[in-house]
Amino acid sequence: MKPSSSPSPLLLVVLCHFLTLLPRYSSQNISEDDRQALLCLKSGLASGDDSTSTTGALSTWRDGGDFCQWCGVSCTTARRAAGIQLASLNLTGRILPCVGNLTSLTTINLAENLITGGIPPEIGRLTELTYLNLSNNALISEIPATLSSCSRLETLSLWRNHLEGEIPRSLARCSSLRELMLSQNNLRGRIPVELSLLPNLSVLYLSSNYLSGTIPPLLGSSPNLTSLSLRNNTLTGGIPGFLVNSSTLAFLRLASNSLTGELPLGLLNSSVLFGIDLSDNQFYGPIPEVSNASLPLQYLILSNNNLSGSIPSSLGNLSSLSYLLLGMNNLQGTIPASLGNITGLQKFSLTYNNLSGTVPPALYRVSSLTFLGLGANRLSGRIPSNIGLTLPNIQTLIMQGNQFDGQIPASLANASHLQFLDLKNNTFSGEIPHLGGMVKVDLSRNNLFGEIPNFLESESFSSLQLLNLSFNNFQGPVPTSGVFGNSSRVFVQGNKNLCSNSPTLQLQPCVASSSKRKRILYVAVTVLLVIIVLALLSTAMAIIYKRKKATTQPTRQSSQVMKKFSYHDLFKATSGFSPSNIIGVGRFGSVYRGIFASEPHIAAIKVFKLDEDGASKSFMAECEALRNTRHRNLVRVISVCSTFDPKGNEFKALVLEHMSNGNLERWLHPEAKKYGIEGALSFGSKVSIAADIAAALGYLHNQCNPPLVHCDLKPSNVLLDNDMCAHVGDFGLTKFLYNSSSSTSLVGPRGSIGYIAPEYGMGSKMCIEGDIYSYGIILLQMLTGKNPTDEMFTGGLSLRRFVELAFPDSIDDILEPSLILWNQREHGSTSSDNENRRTVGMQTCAMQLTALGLKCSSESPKDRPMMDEVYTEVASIKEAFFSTNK
Ligand SMILES: *[C@@H]1O[C@H](CO)[C@@H](O)[C@H](O)[C@H]1NC(C)=O
Ligand SMILES: *[C@@H]1O[C@H](CO)[C@@H](O)[C@H](O)[C@H]1NC(C)=O
Ligand SMILES: *[C@@H]1O[C@H](CO)[C@@H](O)[C@H](O)[C@H]1NC(C)=O
Ligand SMILES: *[C@@H]1O[C@H](CO)[C@@H](O)[C@H](O)[C@H]1NC(C)=O
Ligand SMILES: *[C@@H]1O[C@H](CO)[C@@H](O)[C@H](O)[C@H]1NC(C)=O
Ligand SMILES: *[C@@H]1O[C@H](CO)[C@@H](O)[C@H](O)[C@H]1NC(C)=O
Ligand SMILES: *[C@@H]1O[C@H](CO)[C@@H](O)[C@H](O)[C@H]1NC(C)=O
Ligand SMILES: *[C@@H]1O[C@H](CO)[C@@H](O)[C@H](O)[C@H]1NC(C)=O
Ligand SMILES: CC(=O)N[C@H]1CO[C@H](CO)[C@@H](O)[C@@H]1O
Repeated sequence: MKPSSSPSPLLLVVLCHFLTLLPRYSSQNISEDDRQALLCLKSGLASGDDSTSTTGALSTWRDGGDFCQWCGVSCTTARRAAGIQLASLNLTGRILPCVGNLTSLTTINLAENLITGGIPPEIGRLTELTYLNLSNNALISEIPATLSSCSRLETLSLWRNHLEGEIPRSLARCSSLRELMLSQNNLRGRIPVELSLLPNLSVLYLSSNYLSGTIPPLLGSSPNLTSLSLRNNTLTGGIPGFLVNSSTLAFLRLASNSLTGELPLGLLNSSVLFGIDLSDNQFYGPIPEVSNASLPLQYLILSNNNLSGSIPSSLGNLSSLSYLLLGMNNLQGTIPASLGNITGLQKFSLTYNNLSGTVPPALYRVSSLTFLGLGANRLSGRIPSNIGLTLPNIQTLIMQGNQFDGQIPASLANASHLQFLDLKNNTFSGEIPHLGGMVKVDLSRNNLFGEIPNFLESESFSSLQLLNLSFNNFQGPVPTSGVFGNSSRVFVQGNKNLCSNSPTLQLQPCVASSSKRKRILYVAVTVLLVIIVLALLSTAMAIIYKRKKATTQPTRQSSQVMKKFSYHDLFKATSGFSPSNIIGVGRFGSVYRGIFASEPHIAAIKVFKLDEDGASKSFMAECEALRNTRHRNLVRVISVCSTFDPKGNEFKALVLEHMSNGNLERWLHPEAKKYGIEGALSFGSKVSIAADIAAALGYLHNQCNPPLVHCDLKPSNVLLDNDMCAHVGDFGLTKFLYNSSSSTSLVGPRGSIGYIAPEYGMGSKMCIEGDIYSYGIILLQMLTGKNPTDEMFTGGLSLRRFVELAFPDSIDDILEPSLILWNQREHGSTSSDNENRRTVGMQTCAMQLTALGLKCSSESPKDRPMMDEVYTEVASIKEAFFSTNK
C-alpha cells in the first residue's frame, strides 16, 4: 500500500484529540507544574526581601531554566522533583500548601532552619515520601493527621520545634516507619498505643514533651526497636515487660518522669541493652542482681529514685560499664569491693545515699575514673596517699559530707586533670597540698590549718570559680592577688586566726604597715618568724623522715619535699645579701651565691626585686614552672622562700642548685677568649650542650602537661655544672600552654633582644615555635662565636642572615676559628690521619648543626621543626661526633 499524501479524516480527528490530551500527561507539562510549585514553595520560604542572605540560598530558583539544576532540588529520570535538600540554610518564612503539588517527592529535608508556621495538611498528598526531616525549626501547629497517607514514610523527624496537640493515632498507618523523632516539642496527651503496631519501628524518640499516662503495654513489641527515649515527660506507671524482654533494644531512656514500681528483675541481664537511664523517677526497692558476666551494658543510670537495700556485689560483673550513677537513693551498707573489677569505669557516683564503712581500696585503682562521687554518705577512712597517681585521669572528686579524715594527699598535685575537688564537711586535717589549675575547690568545714599557700594566688588559678576555705583553722594573712582579688569567688570566714584588710572577707584586720605600726609589726613578724622557724624545723625533720621512707615513690617537686629556708637563713648564707656574693643580675632580681652550714652547703639564691613591675608575677611563673617539672637538664629548685623581711616588706626568693661553671653566656662572650684558649668551649662540649638544651626544651614542650614555653631562652639562662652538663634555668617568663595546639595570650615582657622570634615583634602570641627560634640562634652563636647582638649585625644583616649567606660553601669562614685549634689540643694530635678523620668528622657535625640552627631560626614559625625532632637530630650528631672522636 502506498502512503497517501494526505491523512484520512478519521486519523486526523483521532490524532488531534490525542494531541490535545497529550500535553496534560506529558512529563514536560507535569514538570511545569513542579516548577510552579517549587516557585510557590520559594515564595513562602523567602522572607520577602530578595537581597537578604536567607533568600541567597534559593537564588538559583528562578523562573525559566531547568529546575532540576536548582540548588537543593533533585529529579527523577522523568524530570519530576524527587528531593528537596535545604537543611541548615537559615531559611525563614513558612512551608506553603503548594508543597502538596510536588507529588513525586521522596525526600524533604528542611531541618535546621528558622521556618515558622505550620506543617500544611497537603503534605499528605506526597504518597511517595519516604523521608521528612523538619527538625530544628520553629514550627507551630499540630502534626497533621494526613501524614498517615504517606504510607512509604520511613523517617519522620520533627524534633525541636513548637508542635502542639497530640501525637496523631493515624501515624500508626505509616506502616513503613523506622524512625519517629518528635522530641522537644509541646506535645500532650498519651502515647498512642497504636504506635506499638509499627512492625519496622527502630527508633522512637518522644522525649521532652508533656506526654502523660502510662507507657503503652505493647510499646517495645516491634521486633526492630533499638532505641527508645521517653525522658522528660510526665509519664506514670511502671516499665512494661515487653521493653525488658525485647531482644533488640539497646538504649532505654525513661529518665525524668513519674514512673514507679520495682525495677524488673531481668532489666540488668539483657544481652543487648547498652544503656539504661531511669534517673529522676520514683522507682523503689532493690537494685536487681546481675547473674551473667560479660553483658554489654555500658551506661547504668539510676540516680534520684527511692532505691534501697545494699549495692549488689554482682554489679561488679558488669565489666563493660563506663557510667554507673546510683546517687540520690536510699542505698545502705558498704561499697562492694567487686566494683573495683570494672576496669573501664569512667563516671561513678554514689552521692546522697546512706552508705557506710570505708571505700574499698580497689576502687581507687580504677585508673579510668574521671568522676568519683562519694559525697553525702556516712563513709569514713583516709584517702590513699597515692590517689593522684592511681587515679591519673580524675577530673572531679566529690567526697563532701562524710567522715573522712587524715591529710589531703599531696599526690593530688599529680592529678593533672583534676578540676573539681569537694572535700567539705569532713574531718581532714593538715595543710593544703599543692594543686594544679582548678575550677572549684571546696575544703570548708574541716580541720585544716597552716597558712593559705601562695600557689593559690598564681596565674594557673585564675580560672578558679570557687575557693572555699571557710570553717577551718587556717592562719596568717589572706593573700590579696590572683583569685583572692575577687572576693565573690573566695570564702574564708570561720577561720579564727586568719586576718585580712579586705572589708568583704569579714575577718580581723591584719596589722597595718603604716609607719606608726611598723614597730608592732616588727615584733609580730619576729614572733611569727620564730614560730615559723620552729614549725619549719619540725616539718623539715618530718619531711626528712618521710623522704627516707618513701624514696621509691615518684613525686614532683612539691613543697612537701622541699627544704625550707627562712629569711634569716638566706641572709646569713649570703653575708647579708652582700654584693660580693652576686653571681648574676636579671630583670627581676639578683642571684647570690649562698653558703650554708648544712646541705645543700652551696646554692644559688635568686632574690626578686618586688618593687619592679612584673617581678611578683615572674616569681609565681617560676614557682609554678618548677613545681611542675623535673628533668636533668633543668635547673633544680631546692626551695621557695616567700615571707617578710624584718622591715615587714615582702620577700620572695628561690634557692636553686648551684652551677659551678656559671652560665653559657660567659663561655660564649667574646671576652671568653681573654681567658685564654682553655676558657673557650671545645666543639665536643658545644655539641653536648646543644643536646642538653634540646633535651630540656623537648621535655617542656612535649612531656609536660600542660606544655610549657620557656619564652626567654638565651645563653645567660643556660647554666653549666661541674661536668659542663647544661641546665636550662630562669622560668620567670614561662607560660603554660593550656591549649596545647595554639598559644596563650601575651602579657608583659617577651624575652630578650637577639633571641626573640621575629613574629613576637609583630604582636604574635607566645608559642613553642618561639623557643625553637631562640634555640636556633643559640646554636648559631655557639658555632660562630658571634653574639646576635654584636654591632656588626645592623641594617639587614642578622646573625642568621650572616650564617645563611655563608652556608654551605664558605661555612669555614664563619665558624669559630678556635674550634679546630681547641679540638686538636683537647685530644692531642698523634697521627695526622687520625687528626684528619677527626677534623672531617667535626666539620660534618658542624655542618649539620649549622643547618639545624638555620632551620630552627626560620623566619616563619611553621618552617621550624618541633623540639623532639630537633633533639633526635642533635643526639645523633652528638653520637656520631663522639664515636669518631674517641
Ligand atoms: C505545556 O508546556 C508547554 C511548555 O512549557 C507550554 O507551552 C504549553 O502551553 C503547556 N500546555 C498546557 C496545556 O499547559
Ligand atoms: C546562618 O546564620 C548564622 C548566624 O547569623 C551564620 O553564622 C551562618 O553562616 C548562616 N548560615 C548560612 C548557611 O547562611
Ligand atoms: C496545585 O496545582 C493545581 C493545578 O495542578 C493548581 O490549581 C493549584 O493552585 C496548585 N496548588 C497550589 C497550592 O499551588
Ligand atoms: C535531619 O537533618 C539534619 C540536617 O541535615 C541532620 O543533621 C539530621 O541527622 C537529620 N535527621 C535524620 C533523622 O535524618
Ligand atoms: C519492613 O522492612 C522490611 C525490610 O526492609 C521490608 O521488607 C518490609 O516491607 C517493611 N515492612 C513494612 C510494613 O513496610
Ligand atoms: C524538659 O521538657 C521541657 C518541655 O519540653 C523543656 O522545656 C525542658 O527544657 C526539658 N528539660 C530537659 C532537662 O531536657
Ligand atoms: C572481683 O572482685 C572480687 C572482690 O574484690 C574478687 O573476689 C574477684 O576475684 C574479682 N574478679 C572477678 C573477675 O570477679
Ligand atoms: C555535714 O555532713 C553531714 C553528714 O553527711 C550532714 O548531716 C550535715 O548536714 C552536713 N553539714 C553541712 C553544714 O553541710
Ligand atoms: C527494617 C527491618 O530491619 N525490619 C525487620 C524487622 O524485623 C522483622 C522480623 O525480625 C524483619 O523481618 C524485618 O526485616
